[in-house]
This record gives sequence, C-alpha cells and structure tokens, in this order.
Amino acid sequence: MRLLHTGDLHLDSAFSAFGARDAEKYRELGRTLLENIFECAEREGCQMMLISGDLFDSKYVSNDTRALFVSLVKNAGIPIVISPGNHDPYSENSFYSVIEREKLENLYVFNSSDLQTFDFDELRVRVFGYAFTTAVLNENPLLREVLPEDNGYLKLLCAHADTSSPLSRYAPISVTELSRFGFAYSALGHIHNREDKEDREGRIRYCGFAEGRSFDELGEGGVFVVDVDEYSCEAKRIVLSSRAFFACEYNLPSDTADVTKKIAAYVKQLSYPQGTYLRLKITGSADVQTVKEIKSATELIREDAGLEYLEIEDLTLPLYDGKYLEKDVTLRGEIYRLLLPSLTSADAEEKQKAILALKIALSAIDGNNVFDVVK
Ligand SMILES: [Mn+2]
Repeated sequence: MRLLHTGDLHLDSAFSAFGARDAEKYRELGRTLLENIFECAEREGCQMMLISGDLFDSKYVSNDTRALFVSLVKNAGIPIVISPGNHDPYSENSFYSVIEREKLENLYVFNSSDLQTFDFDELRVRVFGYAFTTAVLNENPLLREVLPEDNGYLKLLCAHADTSSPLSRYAPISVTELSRFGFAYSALGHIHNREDKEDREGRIRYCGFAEGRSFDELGEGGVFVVDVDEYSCEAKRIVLSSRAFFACEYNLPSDTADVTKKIAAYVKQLSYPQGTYLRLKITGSADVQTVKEIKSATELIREDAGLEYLEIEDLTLPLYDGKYLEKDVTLRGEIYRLLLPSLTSADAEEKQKAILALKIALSAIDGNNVFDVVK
C-alpha cells in the first residue's frame, strides 16, 4: 500500500520572534503547506495519511485553520489517521475532541494514552497508536501492553514518540524495542531534524519538519510517501516547503577593502532557492568598524542575493593583529593569551564564548560599556 507520512507541522505557531504582522503571514504559510500536503497525497495516489502528532502547535486552533482542515479532510477521500502529540494532546475541549462532533467519516484520531487500533478492512491494514492526553507521557503505551492477536492485516504504527532517550518524557521507546513489534512501518513524530531512517530496513522513520519554522530547522522540508507491504518498504522524500532556513559561514579576508561587495558576491553565488531565510556567520578577524560596516549593508546583500530574509551573525575576533596582542605585555595581552586555547578551539560553542569574553574584556579595558558588545 502507499501512504503519506507527515506530522510536526505545529500549525498556528505563535512565531513571537518575528513580530505580529510577520507572524500572521507565517501562520498563513502553514495553511498553504497543509493544502499542499493533501494535494501531494492525491497526486501521489496515497491510500492513507498518517499524521504522527504535533499537527497543531497548541490545543487552540484558529477558525481559519480549523475550517481549512475540515474541508481538506472531507475532500481527501482517504483515511486520515492522527496520533495527538505533546503539543496538541487529546483532552476535553481540545481541537480533536471538538472535531469529533463533526463526525468526519474518514478521520481517525487516537484518543487514549492506552494502545489503540483502527482496522481498515478494504486495505487490510491495522494502524496502532495512542494519544498524548497531556503535555507529557512518561511511559510508552506500547511497552506496557500486550498487542491484540494478529488478524492477518498489515500492521502499521502512527505515534508521537522519542527514540533518543529512555528518560524522555515523550513516550520513550528505543528503536530495538520498537523493531520487536514487527510493524511494517512505524510513522513517528517528535524529533524534527531526523529525515533519515531509524532502523536498517527503513521501516521506522520520523516525518521530520515539512517546512522550517526557525533556524533550528535548517534546509528544505517535506513529507514521506511510503510504499509498504510485508516484503519491502520504500520511502521517498517529497519537498513541499515554500521557504527554508539556511546557515552559511564567510571567513573575512585579511584585506577588508570592499568587504561588503565580496560578501554580497559570495552569498549570491551560493544561489539559494526562493524563499530563503539565511543566517550568515562572519568569522576571521576584523575591527569593530568593519563589522559595523558589514552589518549596515545587510539589506543590500539580502536584496542582491534575492533572499527573503538575512541576518548576519558576528563571530569575528576583534583583532587588528593577533600577533601584536600575543606579545602585548599589558593586561590586554594577558587576557588574550589566557583565552587563546579556547579562541582556537575546534568546539564551536567554546570558541564563540571565548570570542565574546575577549570582546567584553577589551571593551571594558577601553572604558566602554560592555553591554554594547553583548547586544
Ligand atoms: Mn513533539
């Protein structure tokens, strides 16, 4: 059979980091994405859709999103199976319990934190699953119950679960434990950045994000279209995102003449797709003035490369000449030498902290307001 696996859409997210107007625009993009997913299911001839939780960002769903969801489900003509996650748990007055009253005949929502099943006789498929009924589910329902007797149907799992740690509060289960149940396909949700299969055979997968929502979700997003039976399981990734977040690094040349032009040319030749949100990290060494100059050219660089959004992150060393500081016998040199192992560390986080520490120290010695550096 062929199914579409998605989840973790977090529709109606607050997007509070982006300001009220942009936030509404982003929520609109979320609805367009939902339409595209249903369209994709139809185009690809999917016989079922599995939504493995966190379809919505919270239990409150806007009227626009609700109306769209209902009409898409009604017109889909295939079973839509949902396992509510930690962000959109099934509870009294939650979106899912309210929508039950609409009696959408092809919508199947798990509503208990005990293991449940839905049987689809025409497809000869049984879908196992459960619901988060609060924001946490300390124990995975699969691990405390005996599976009902086999009825000969193809066994699928649709669930929000965490395979990364047994101590997780989000229905923890290891890949080894999961493999023992013999599901032909386990459609998982919760970990957004894992598009690769979890097991060797590719029968256990996280859906991954369908469209990035921040710089925590880098790259293009999409859904899985899965062909599965007892003998084989093939999943193909279909990109559906109309925008994507990317990050890149530019190491400043020692000659900083025309530096903004050089950066603009560099970013342009990376030819990012339309709708790109880019975080450009500048590294190397530069004086305060050069960094200021680069930052003030942000809008120019963005426009030139046709980006939707650009932010420049300053990771430069505040040095005109590191060698000079190294030999400096004053406090400046002493601080530099002290921080040097961390400044040249391969650990990006450690390096970043050391750079910030050096900037604060040099700024304080110069009698400046250190908060200007932190900003
Ligand atoms: Mn989640």
